[in-house]
Parts: sequence; structure tokens; C-alpha cells
Amino acid sequence: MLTLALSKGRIFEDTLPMLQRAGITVSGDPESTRKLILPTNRADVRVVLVRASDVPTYVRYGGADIGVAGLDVLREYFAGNGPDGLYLPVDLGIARCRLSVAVRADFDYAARVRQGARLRVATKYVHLASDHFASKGVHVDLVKLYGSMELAPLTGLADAIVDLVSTGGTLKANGLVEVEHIMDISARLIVNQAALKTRTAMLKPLIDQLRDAAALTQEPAV
Ligand code: PRT
Ligand code: MG
Repeated sequence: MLTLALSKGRIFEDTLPMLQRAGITVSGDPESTRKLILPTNRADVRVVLVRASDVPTYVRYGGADIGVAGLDVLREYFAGNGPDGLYLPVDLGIARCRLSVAVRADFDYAARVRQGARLRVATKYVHLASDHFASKGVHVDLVKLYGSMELAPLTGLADAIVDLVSTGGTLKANGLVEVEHIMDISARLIVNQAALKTRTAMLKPLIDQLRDAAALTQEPAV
């Protein structure tokens, strides 16, 4: 049995058409079912539904052989745990967005940085944020949040946030503006290296098919 780890929402939705191209149809809709393991039309392939940030953990420890995760999640995971045991063979080009620094529209970020002020920054991505500000020589106190980062500058919890942006609609709706672009993000295929060695005959064709599917489904960059 080959186990593929996916997260509900955009990763699942964007991965589905690629699996279809590889001849794999997933049974069940994650939004309506309470099941965490979904069978597919292939008796030897199943999908497990996990939190987006848990995908690398599942694949690393063999709870899944293969998975799909955003580069944001992967970079943050690698910064904390190292890259051991994981192989990233394909950029799927899906779930595209960017990691950015954002502040309230009335906050003069450039001036505060020039003054050498110490900024309080709220984020889910503490490692990526810490590396970013360190490389720019900006002094920050990081506050770890698990969601709704956009609220932090509006309530005085933080001066700035580091978060994902795709359309920019959420920032705009909350009176925030992007002041720095940290990196472009897309979802990657991640594979358990040990599984790739021991189960090459099953994994290699699937990786190749998903690589081909990715080449056909590239979304335009945002
Ligand atoms: O929701 P949960 O806490 O369970 O986990 P998650 O938020 O990590 O998962 P999910 O499903 O929301 O995102 C999974 C992956 O999708 C992320 O790891 C990214 O790689 C990718 N992705 C792509 C995004 C976005 N685009 C995105 N726009 N993830 C989140 N967002 C959020 C962003 O955080 C912000 O709140 O959408 C909002 C901004 O969107 P715009 O369009 O208004 O700019
Ligand atoms: Mg989310």
C-alpha cells in the first residue's frame, strides 16, 4: 500500500486534477466526510488527510510515503528539524502565493527600520521570519501565532506580520499593505527517502506521472 498525505482545502483541491492525470481517482470529499483515510480507484494507493504543517512529519516518519506541502511549510519545517529523510523531487506549481511582510497602511515601516527601531512581528513562520530580518539587519521580537495573522497589527499585538499573500484581498480588507516580499511559494511533492529506496517500483512511476502532470497544469505565477 502506498500512502499519500494531503491537507484539506487548496492543496487537496489542486492536487486532485494531477492525480487524475496520473490515473488516480480519490473517493470521498474531505469537506463532507469525517474520514481521515480516503481510498482511491487503485487498491494499492490511499490518501491520508493531515494538517498542512503536519505533512512533512508524516512523510519523514513513514506515516505516509509521499505528500504534498507548500514550500512555506517545508522551509519552516527544515529550519526547525533539518532536511534528513525527505526528498523533494517535483515543484507541482500549485497553491501559489508569496511570503511577505505586511503592516498597517498608516505604519511607516521604512522609517522605523531606518531608525533602527525594534519591531514586534507576529507570524506562524518564526524560523523564516527570523532568517529574513536577520539577513536585513532588522531587530525584531517575534510573536508566534497559529492563524489570523492579519489581526495582530490591527489590535496592537504587533507592528508587522509575516504571512502568505495570494490575491492580496485579505490584506486590503484589513487595511494592511505589503512592504517586503520574502519568497515565492508553490506546493512541492515530498517523498520519504527510505520508501523511495525500498519501494522504487511503486513510487518512481507515480513521481514521474506527477511531474508530467505538473508540467501540464502550471498555473500562472501570482
Ligand atoms: O488552515 P490550517 O491552519 O489548517 O493550515 P494552513 O493555513 O497551513 O493550510 P491551508 O490549506 O490554508 O494552506 C495550505 C497551503 O496553501 C499553504 O501552506 C500555502 O503553501 C498554500 N497557500 C497558497 C496559501 C495561500 N495561497 C493563501 N492565500 N495558504 C494560505 N493563504 C492564506 C493566507 O495565510 C492569508 O490569510 O490566505 C490569506 C491571503 O489570501 P489572499 O488571496 O486574500 O491574499
Ligand atoms: Mg489556512
